[in-house]
Amino acid sequence: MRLLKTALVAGALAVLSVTTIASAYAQDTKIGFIVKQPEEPWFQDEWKFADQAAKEKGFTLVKIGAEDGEKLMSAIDNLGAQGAQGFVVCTPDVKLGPGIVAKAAANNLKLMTVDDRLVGADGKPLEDVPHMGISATKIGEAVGQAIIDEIKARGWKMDEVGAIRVSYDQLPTAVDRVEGAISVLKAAGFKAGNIFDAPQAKTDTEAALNAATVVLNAHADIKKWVAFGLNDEAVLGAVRASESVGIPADGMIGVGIGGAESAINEFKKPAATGFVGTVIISPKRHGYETALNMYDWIANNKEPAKLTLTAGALAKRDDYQKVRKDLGIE
Ligand code: FCA
Repeated sequence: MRLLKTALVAGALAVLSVTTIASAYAQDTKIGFIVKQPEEPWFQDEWKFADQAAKEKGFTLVKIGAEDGEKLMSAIDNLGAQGAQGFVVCTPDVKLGPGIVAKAAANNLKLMTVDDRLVGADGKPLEDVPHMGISATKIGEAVGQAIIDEIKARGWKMDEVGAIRVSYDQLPTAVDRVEGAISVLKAAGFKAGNIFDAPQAKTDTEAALNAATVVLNAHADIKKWVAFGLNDEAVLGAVRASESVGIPADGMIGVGIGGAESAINEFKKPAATGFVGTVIISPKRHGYETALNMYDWIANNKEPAKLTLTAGALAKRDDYQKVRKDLGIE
């Protein structure tokens, strides 16, 4: 009995010291979260949820915006110099893949990507780097379906409608998203010849507005339009362009992807605009979960899944609050 008691006490002490060590370790854990476009609400939300994970687990989160390759490379060196153990990144350019992997290794940092997956010199994804992205094709299809449903609800003749494909083809997830939408449009009888490419120089609203304006001016005979792109900003650019050439809100059907503040502000406007909906994706999963995955990798040696693809849910002016709540992002 005495022996048993001693063993129990020793066991309890062991547990205690492991816990103490673990929390001391958490305090020393430093994780970087680098994003390509810090001003975009989606990335602000990702950071917000990553912060939540940091608070819960007691690690330090270092948030860095890196709009180009040079900034990204020095951010990684910087994290190394600060004694960080790993980072999560949404890169400004996926082709930097091998360079990012090498930089991370040189700084002894664990690496995980979010949103935009790194590619190698052959254009194929770097499958060894753990990644969390959206189910791009499926979400694009949901956008296409929402557009078709709205075309029908408005009683438009498919043949008289033009489509603006706001594109950013150097990014594979962007291609998958718009091609998903196009496949549904075509299957519903949308004329392939009426789909026009509007290549944007950057993935923000201004670049999309410029690109979409060119398309609208080149096809001034078309009065009814739909628009899609890789995110809400792309579609908002197309919607703003349509307004600027005098197309009324009921002549435009734009459906975005994201559901962060850019879309919400649009839904809050007193009068409906041509931005009719968005497929809401989860910054909570992409921010909180990736940060937590990185923490578990560092602190508990638990490597993240190589590939996680998250889902989306369509929302419109009248139900976006509920959809956000259901996704746990209110
Ligand atoms: C890409 C886009 C972002 C967001 C994210 C999930 O990084 O640029 O706007 O849609 O994927």
